[in-house]
Amino acid sequence: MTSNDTPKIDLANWRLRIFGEVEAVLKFTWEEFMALAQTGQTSDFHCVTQWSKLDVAWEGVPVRHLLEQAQPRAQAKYATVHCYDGYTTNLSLADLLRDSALFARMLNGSPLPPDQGGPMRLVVPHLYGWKSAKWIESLELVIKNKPGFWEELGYHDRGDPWKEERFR
Ligand SMILES: Nc1nc2c(c(=O)[nH]1)N[C@H]1C(S)=C(S)[C@@H](COP(=O)(O)O)O[C@H]1N2
Ligand SMILES: [Mo]
Repeated sequence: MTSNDTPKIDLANWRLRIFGEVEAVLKFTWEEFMALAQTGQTSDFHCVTQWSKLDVAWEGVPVRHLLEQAQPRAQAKYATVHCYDGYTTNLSLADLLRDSALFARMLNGSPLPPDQGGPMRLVVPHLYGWKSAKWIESLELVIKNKPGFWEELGYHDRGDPWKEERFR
């Protein structure tokens, strides 16, 4: 379920920024992002409105690799993800540091299609789909947890599908 239209993103103007409570602000152009080491992973995808997609093959840059470079400050325990369509979601730093959390740019062996969040989306397979934000523009490390788009509207703050954490 996507609340906004697929944004038109020109790769020449695309940037990924990691900022906020970090020692080193990071900024990548598409070319720079493409040069980063990728890993692959196959996982299931759970939307909160019941459907699941099984065995989705993603490839991308582990979020942890970039967080190690940015060095979140000791008091920064949360993050807000900002997207090119204006969407936001919040995650704990601990959830983003999982090996499975990726900045994904490949889906089932092909470049990530625009409707699925291309050129690049977050994939956090251990949480509900609304946490896997599409069309990522930046990741902001924060001290105080701040609800994102759906969380503000009453969705659960963390969204663990195994605990069925749908609404708060
Ligand atoms: N930027 C952005 N990311 C988003 C959304 C959105 O509206 N905007 N919807 C979320 C929801 S509710 C789900 S279930 C998944 C859907 O991902 P899909 O379109 O690849 O199936 O994207 C999530 N990421
Ligand atoms: Mo969803």
